[in-house]
Amino acid sequence: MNLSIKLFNSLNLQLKTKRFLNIGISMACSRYEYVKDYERDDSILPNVWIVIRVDGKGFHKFSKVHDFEKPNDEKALNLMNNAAQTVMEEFRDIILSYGQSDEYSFVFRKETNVFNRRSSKLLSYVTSLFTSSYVMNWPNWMGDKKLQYPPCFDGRVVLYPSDQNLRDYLSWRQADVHINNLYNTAFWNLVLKAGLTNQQAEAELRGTFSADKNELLFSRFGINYNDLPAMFRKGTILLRKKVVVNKDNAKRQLIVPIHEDLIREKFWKTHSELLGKYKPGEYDDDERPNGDKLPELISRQIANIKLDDKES
Ligand SMILES: Nc1nc2c(ncn2[C@@H]2O[C@H](COP(=O)(O)OP(=O)(O)OP(=O)(O)O)[C@@H](O)[C@H]2O)c(=O)[nH]1
Ligand SMILES: [Mg+2]
Repeated sequence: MNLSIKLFNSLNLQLKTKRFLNIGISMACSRYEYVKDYERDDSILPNVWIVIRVDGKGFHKFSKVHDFEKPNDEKALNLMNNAAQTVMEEFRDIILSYGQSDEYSFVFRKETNVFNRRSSKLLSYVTSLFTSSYVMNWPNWMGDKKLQYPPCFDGRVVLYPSDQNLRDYLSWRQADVHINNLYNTAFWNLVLKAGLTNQQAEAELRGTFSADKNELLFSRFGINYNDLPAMFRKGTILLRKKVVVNKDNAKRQLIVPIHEDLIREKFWKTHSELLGKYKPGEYDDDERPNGDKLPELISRQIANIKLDDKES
């Protein structure tokens, strides 16, 4: 083939390809583009509290397979708190999170405009970030215990129009911890310490009131329920607070865990920034659940700051 024929063929091929691509592109813009309209606008109404709750799927089995301590595994609960901390660090408009057992609720401030308040975007980001952080931080809390299979969390968005609705929602979740934890503490003491079978323990607790379970724990096992760790009895509230991070009294805004009664008026008075004009409050040493010891969730954040400062 001489050079001019070769050149002609190559040009011809390029032209044909270009025409084919042009047809493809114009079809993408005209004939197919209509499918975009099937995506509906799911933006959330303005001026309502947005709550996203994630909950572990099948954690009854997950906790068994991973041999969680019964009824409460402190490390596993701290891992949940760590995953929630990651979500709060990413989404600055979350003013409060509340966690217990295998669930976490995230409260976005009413005025948030994050992702134009698009419901599915918010829900999927929060749920997937929570899950990936749970997996990534597993070794930091669970030590040598291997993760046997990928955990998974469902998520939902719930909207609350009034402050009272929001408070009632959080009170509902905290009342749930109280009911479940008192039952589970009595149940597992009967099984693990008194040697009852699961069925016998269940039968013994059937129809009992809170006072009966408190009495049973005290008289049979010498346990004063109110002396158990507050994290187990009240769940964990995560707030943004300014915390002293070094000897020079320098402060940084961190995510701090507290285990107070959300149900009481006192909580909302003490943390008045939550329902008022929002700005992070100060971390009060009285809020330390373990006396002098800084909660591990905070000391780890401070250690990371020090590491960052050293590297920069
Ligand atoms: N031993 C132990 N189990 C825990 C702990 N935290 C959560 N769980 C388990 O996780 C379960 C969480 O309750 P649910 O969310 O109602 O149960 P689930 O099996 O996750 O069911 P779905 O959420 O409907 O998928 C509890 O019933 C416990 O079995 C813990 O600290 N220790
Ligand atoms: Mg669950």
